[in-house]
Amino acid sequence: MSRNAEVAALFEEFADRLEADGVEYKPNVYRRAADNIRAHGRPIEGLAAEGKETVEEIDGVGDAISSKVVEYFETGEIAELVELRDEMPVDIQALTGVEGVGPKTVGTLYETLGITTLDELEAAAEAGEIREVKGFGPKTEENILSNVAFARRAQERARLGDARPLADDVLELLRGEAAASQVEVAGSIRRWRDTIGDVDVLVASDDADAVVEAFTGWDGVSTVIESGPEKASVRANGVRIDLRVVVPSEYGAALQYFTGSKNHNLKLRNVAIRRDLKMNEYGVFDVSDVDDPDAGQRVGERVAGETEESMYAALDLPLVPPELREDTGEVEAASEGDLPELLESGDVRGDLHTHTNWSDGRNSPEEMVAAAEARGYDYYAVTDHATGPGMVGGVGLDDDELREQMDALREVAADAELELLHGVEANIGAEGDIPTSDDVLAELDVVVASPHAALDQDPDAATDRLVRAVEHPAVDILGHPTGRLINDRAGLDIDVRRVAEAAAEHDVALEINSDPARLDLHGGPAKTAVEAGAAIAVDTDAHRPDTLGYVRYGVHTARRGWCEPADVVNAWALSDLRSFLH
Ligand code: DGT
Ligand code: CA
Ligand code: CA
Ligand code: ZN
Repeated sequence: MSRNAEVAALFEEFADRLEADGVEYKPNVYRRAADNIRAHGRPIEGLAAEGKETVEEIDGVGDAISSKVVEYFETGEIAELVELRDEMPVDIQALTGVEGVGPKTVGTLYETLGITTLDELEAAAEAGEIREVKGFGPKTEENILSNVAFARRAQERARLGDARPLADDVLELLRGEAAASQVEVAGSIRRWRDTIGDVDVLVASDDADAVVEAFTGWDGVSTVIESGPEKASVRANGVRIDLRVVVPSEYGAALQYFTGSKNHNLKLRNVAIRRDLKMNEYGVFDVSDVDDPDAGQRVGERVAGETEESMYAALDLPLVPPELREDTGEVEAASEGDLPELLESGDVRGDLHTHTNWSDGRNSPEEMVAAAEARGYDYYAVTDHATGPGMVGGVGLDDDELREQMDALREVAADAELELLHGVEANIGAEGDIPTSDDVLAELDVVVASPHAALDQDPDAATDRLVRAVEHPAVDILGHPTGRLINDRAGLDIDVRRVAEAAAEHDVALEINSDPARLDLHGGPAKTAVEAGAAIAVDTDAHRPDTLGYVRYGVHTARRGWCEPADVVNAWALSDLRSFLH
């Protein structure tokens, strides 16, 4: 596994600390470098070993940063960063995790009140000390107080998009072990929850020692938390990973048990009991002839356990896809033969929400289209930002620029193998208004409308706002409907059913935004939306070619929402999509 993410995080911390110190300009240079290091195709440790000139092949990385990268791999630290930490010993990551608290605020609160941790921040807000600081007031203090709890919870759970690449690295490592006959993730990561408490990994093997040794010896591990004969726990990139090794004959039972959720398993166990069966992490056992079924774990005749399928089959059920195992009706649907035929990644025919360097994307339309073609898409929409509330620093396109882009994209489309659609991501004002002119919207192929500002409205106002946006005749897709950023910002608290009913009535699709920082809508609300009759669009919101790959997170999130291909507009043939669009 490469260490690009680790180094990127260091430079992000560096940027925050410089900004807390009042340094200007340089923090943004460091953040841009961090982004590029994270996205770079080659492992940073390899580049560093070849020398600083090689590190400079990464965009935005010059002399100063490359020297620090080399220093980090040679000495294990960056002296200048250590100095910054000593000068201002604040938990910068935790504090900036509070919505409304940026690095500058951290600096000010440290200088004036000596605040270094979340607990101290909360105590100072409760004591009314923050409102007394110059530039702060009672409203800011109140906001900080109400956002601390959210930030604290956020620290406990990793985002799926941070945990999944780690899990993939562990899977690859263990699948390369001769002693491991089967390897799979279990727990919430196999169910593709949007946040992950810890990553669970399950291995079938007759030589547990060898598997545990390979796992704890993996070079991605920062700490070994515990290590025993059949299990071990480590920390890697701040995420806890639990390994369990079982004998091959009990692998299916363990996989079923440790995939959870607890409530899904509880419901299944009750189904089993009604049939005189006992179901646990070792198998399914026929206990009809057993006097005391609680006498042990492996009592009675074993009827299933080697495969997960056998576990469900023993209860006369089809295998329930992991994404559905939340006890939201899946066991009932399985027993009635009514499980949905879930969306699969191969069903996705195009992406309807993406950006280019015309707004805040990194690449040209040509480069993005080439990446979309490489994915085998039939169609692809460029939807750069329009100006409006939430767009800062001239990012969004005004009406004239959108017209100019129409001409430019017509030329790109002429050379493209796929069908290139020209769209826009328009902004939804606080009242549900859309500032881009109706004429321009009408000329575009696809209109995504998204909320980017005023994200702390009360539920009624927020719901009315989105309903009004959906009623706009030009709108095709409601982009990242709540505006949440996982672990960062709660977003709009909407009545999804009411928005979805309006969307169904006006032929607007609700987006599942696949960016792992968003996953918005996520599974539960997506299920509600589909039940209310709304169509869904699984989009990546990509700002670079490689983040078109986020579609993976969107597809699994759609599966958590019980979405079938017929529910998802970008799984439709182009002609059907065209007649859906305004
Ligand atoms: P997480 O890690 O908080 O994101 O969520 P999970 O679902 O991965 O939970 P975790 O890691 O505590 O345990 C993994 C699975 O193991 C869980 O989904 C179901 C199963 N499991 C763990 N403890 C229990 C238990 O006490 N009872 C039952 N029925 N199942 C359990
Ligand atoms: Ca877990
Ligand atoms: Ca666990
Ligand atoms: Zn957006």
